[in-house]
Amino acid sequence: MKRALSAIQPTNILHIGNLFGALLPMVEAQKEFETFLFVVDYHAITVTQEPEKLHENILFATAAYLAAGVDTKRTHLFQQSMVSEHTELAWILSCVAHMGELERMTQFKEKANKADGAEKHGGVSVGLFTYPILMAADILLYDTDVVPVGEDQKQHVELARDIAERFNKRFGKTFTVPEPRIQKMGGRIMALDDSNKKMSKSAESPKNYISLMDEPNVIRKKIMSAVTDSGSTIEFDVKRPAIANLMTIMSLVSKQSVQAIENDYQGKGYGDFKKDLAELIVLYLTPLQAEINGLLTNRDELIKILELGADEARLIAQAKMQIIRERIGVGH
Ligand code: AQP
Repeated sequence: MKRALSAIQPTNILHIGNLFGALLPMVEAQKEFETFLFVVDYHAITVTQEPEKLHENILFATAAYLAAGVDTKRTHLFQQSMVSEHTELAWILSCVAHMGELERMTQFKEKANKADGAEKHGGVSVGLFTYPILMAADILLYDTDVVPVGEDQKQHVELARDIAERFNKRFGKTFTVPEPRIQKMGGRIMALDDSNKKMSKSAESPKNYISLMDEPNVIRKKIMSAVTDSGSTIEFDVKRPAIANLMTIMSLVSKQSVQAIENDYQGKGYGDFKKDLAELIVLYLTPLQAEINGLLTNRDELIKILELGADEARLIAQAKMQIIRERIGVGH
């Protein structure tokens, strides 16, 4: 059976971009692939995290995965730091990757510019720079065929492909070369307060995103104040990214095509459209929120699920590491 793999950083409460861009595609992938899904806590610490909050966010992400339909009978669900082979392989791959490749990564440039770490500690962490190598290790360790991700992670998956090919050329065929899989609708949900930026859970302003746990009134306020443009018609046009983004969100939460939405709102204005959109999001998120809250009441059970998933993943990772060590000449 081919393998699909994806992960989420526990940097804050997940937003609807994470849900539609990565989480639900993985739920779908369970039908077709052996699936690996994990909470990448070692990626999260590349920028400053408050330890207690980080722990909460790890449990939250786990509950969100389960509530969205991840089935632990089909998916290896775990926490990255529980399988130490990820960091071991990351070191080896850092000796294969090139500085120039990492310097080209746009996410590093964007996050370094945000300068959260820089301000607090006088510099951006080395981990933020080498983050894509740890991600390559996450992917290559399990001989992943397909990586369902949001558009923002495409460049990192392409780097993982380049590293895999270089390693295979140098040491003999060792890794499967992975393919990114990006949703046409939902692969890049834009920020509500700036349609030039993607929705991001560590954005400075909560007006940037709809979190999975936003309450109805918060959702209504955020949608009503979302940026639009100087036009007035509800038409999908990539040259009008703000309204196109809101229409994409409506299409995802209502399971209606963009064409059907355009037809419904002919002759109507932004006000009517936004009011309806807010109610549709509330309707969509309410049962998911109840499910997540239910799961979070049993934290021990969530930790047990992660540990069991890590036990399964570790067996695969250990066997793979043995081969990798032998290939590079450090095995015994
Ligand atoms: N706006 C988005 N639209 C669609 N997909 C998205 N993803 C992220 N933002 C969007 C996808 O969600 C998965 C998990 O993302 P991540 O936790 O690894 O971190 P990220 O890509 O850096 O996303 P965030 O939400 O912006 O987190 P922060 O603010 O902490 O950096 C990935 O598959 C991602 O592509």
